[in-house]
Amino acid sequence: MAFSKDFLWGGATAANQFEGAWNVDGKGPSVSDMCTNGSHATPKRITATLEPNTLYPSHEAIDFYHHYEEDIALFAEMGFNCFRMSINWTRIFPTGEEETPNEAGLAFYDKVFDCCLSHHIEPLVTISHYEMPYALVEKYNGWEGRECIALFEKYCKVIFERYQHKVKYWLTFNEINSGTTKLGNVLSTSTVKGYTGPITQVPDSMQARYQALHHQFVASARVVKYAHEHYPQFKLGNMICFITSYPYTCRPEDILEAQHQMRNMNWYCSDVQVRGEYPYYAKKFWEQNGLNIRMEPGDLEILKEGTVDFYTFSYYMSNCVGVATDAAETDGNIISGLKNPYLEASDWGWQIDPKGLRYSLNEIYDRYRIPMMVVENGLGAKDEKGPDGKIHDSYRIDYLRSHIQQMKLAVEEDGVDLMGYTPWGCIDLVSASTGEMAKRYGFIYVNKFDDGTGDLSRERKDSFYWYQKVISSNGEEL
Ligand code: BGP
Repeated sequence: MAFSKDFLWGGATAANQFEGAWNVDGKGPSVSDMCTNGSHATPKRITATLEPNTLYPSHEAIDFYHHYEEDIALFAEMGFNCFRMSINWTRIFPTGEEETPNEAGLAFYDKVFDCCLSHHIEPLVTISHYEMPYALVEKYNGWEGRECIALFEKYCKVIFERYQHKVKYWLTFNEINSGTTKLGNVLSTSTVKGYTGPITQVPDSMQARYQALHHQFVASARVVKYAHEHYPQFKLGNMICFITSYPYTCRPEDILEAQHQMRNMNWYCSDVQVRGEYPYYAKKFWEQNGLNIRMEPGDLEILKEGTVDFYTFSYYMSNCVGVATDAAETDGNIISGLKNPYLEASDWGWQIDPKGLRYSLNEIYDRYRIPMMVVENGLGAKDEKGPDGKIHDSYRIDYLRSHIQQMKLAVEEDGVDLMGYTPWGCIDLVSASTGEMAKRYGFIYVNKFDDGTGDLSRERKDSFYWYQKVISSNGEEL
């Protein structure tokens, strides 16, 4: 068998994209709660105050808050032994700055974890998945404010203490490297104080983003160190949006361009979190871009002391980079790139590249030599019901199958250390980039639509039964 017998099989979600109940039981607004819906053609907007008669998809989402028992039972039926979810920071500290946590919020996650454990499902918890309290955006310009480090630590200490007997696997920040891109301004560094408008047009300050990233690195390292000291049973991971960038041609300029892109997009953040230090080229990069990263005494030491135990990443697509100006462009997760003539793309223009996953697993393992986990992967697609009223999503099965095959090769033929696989949006949920429901990833269909209508009922797709077989055969039957 390629995969170890304790391989973690499951699915991934984020609180803001599926819980709903955005203001229930004392929850405060997060940055995601201020985002409207959009589409592939029309970017979603963030609004500094909530506008009347406007749809904010996170507010109801798919209402996991009131459906968690049914949903977790469905995950168990598929055979999950792991479930990636996030804690909504604003359920625990509605503005981020309260002295005492909100008990109703804590109690909700107790129920969710208990339910998972009763089904022998190990929770894998993202501590911050695009859910910064909006109050901190208004007050500190999000993570640009150093104050957020202490507030994040306070939040982590509370959830570590409360859930120490229920949760073993933790990820500090979802796709922390999205802060290296302009789009990261909204959901990741949350450096969008006072801004109302399309998420693609936020006035960008590279200085603010990279300063915010430094604060996130310090915050992450501080809580990793704290957890290691107080809860030796915990395993803490980072989480990177891994975008494999190939040189567009073998022209040396393209090779250098691809190296540059791989460094900035993929390695800059994970070197800090795994190796405990900024890569050697960071200083030059800051200089060349006029960045002045403010650090306090002890920051570089804490980065060294708070390195993660395992490396996790999302993988959806790859792109090409190069100096050609006439090459066609393609969309992608967080960044766009040049079109690869050898690949097909999803309806949202994300290029489908299973072999790129094998390549990425090897690149990452070669660099870091710590266990890895693919915590997001999947095909966002429109699902139409067949004449029998069911969803026959063979396209999704094809996508997932081909990626699992490549994971297998990376393990079996190449020898990488892979702990598990949690494909994205195991149940249909709100898209992070567009706010749509129509961009579906799930094994479970949710009756909820872009205009906010739908009775929220859940149905099994063909991929549900397929994944059930994959898990029960530990990846042998694909
Ligand atoms: C990642 C995010 C997720 C998720 C996924 C799919 O970047 O971590 O939150 O949504 O991508 O993206 P989308 O929802 O935009 O299709």
